[in-house]
Amino acid sequence: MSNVKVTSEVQGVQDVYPSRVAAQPEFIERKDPVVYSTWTPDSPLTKEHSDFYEKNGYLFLEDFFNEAEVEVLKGELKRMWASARDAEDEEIVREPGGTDVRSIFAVHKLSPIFEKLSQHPELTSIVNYLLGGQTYIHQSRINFKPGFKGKEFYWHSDFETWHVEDGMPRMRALSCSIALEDNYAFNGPLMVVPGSHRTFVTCVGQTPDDHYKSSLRKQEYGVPDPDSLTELVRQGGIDTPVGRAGSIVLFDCNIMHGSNSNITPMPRSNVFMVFNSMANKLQAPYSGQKPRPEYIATRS
Ligand code: 6CS
Ligand code: FE
Repeated sequence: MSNVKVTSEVQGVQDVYPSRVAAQPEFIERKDPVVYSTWTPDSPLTKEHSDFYEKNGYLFLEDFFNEAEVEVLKGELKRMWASARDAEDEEIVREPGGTDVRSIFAVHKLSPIFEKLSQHPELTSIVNYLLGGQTYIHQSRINFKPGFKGKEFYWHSDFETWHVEDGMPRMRALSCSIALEDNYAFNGPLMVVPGSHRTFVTCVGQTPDDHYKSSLRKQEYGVPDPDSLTELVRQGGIDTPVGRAGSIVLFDCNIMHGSNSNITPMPRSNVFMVFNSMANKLQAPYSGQKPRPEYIATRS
């Protein structure tokens, strides 16, 4: 689409992805590459995997971590879960309407084990290939979905939030979700809309102050409207990349994704590491509001 209306300006810079400013939602064509490197036989992904990521906006790699590695990560996750229950640290986010732990943010700073995970050589070489150069951790977190009571994450594009609320300029970031329990189609796994990373869906509605205090429990602003979602799913369908503990999903910052609640007995816990290109460091939030805290969005 070339008839894109540029409706907002921050710091005198044109915003090519304006969201939460217009009264009607709009589809804006992606203005950025998906894979930032040219594939060669020395690249850390096969050509097929690299092409799959470019086309679909995500890539599933089974058994990326072996059983011994998974055990270490799981032990740390359990330790953090137990100590979070009665703690009051700001990094801990609780379920909407309850006190169960939903997420813990900045785990790469809170735990040496997750810090090491964020620097994992094979992982960072794939990430640096996809994003074309040096990267840093924009955000890390654990999402817990214990059996019977883990709640859903409604459909969203991470980039929409990171752009509007954190001032991430362009689509040059990705998430790596590491499964620390076996993921099935039925225990609330990540659902993605393949190909949706090529379309920026603008959202309607202004952002309340300190939005993160409610949005991380249940997001109500910065979510796409039903008609836009219906159209994206009509075009791309829905994939649920699932597999054994130790598998990973790499997904583009703008892919439309979400997950259902978990009413099965099987827990689902994933660690997320979000990598952003050093060439894409945060600016002032495009909402004009004050930036979110460092434990949600790295600025330093
Ligand atoms: O607000 C955020 O940054 C985030 N919210 C969601 C629902 N997913 C990604 C990210 O953690
Ligand atoms: Fe997300």
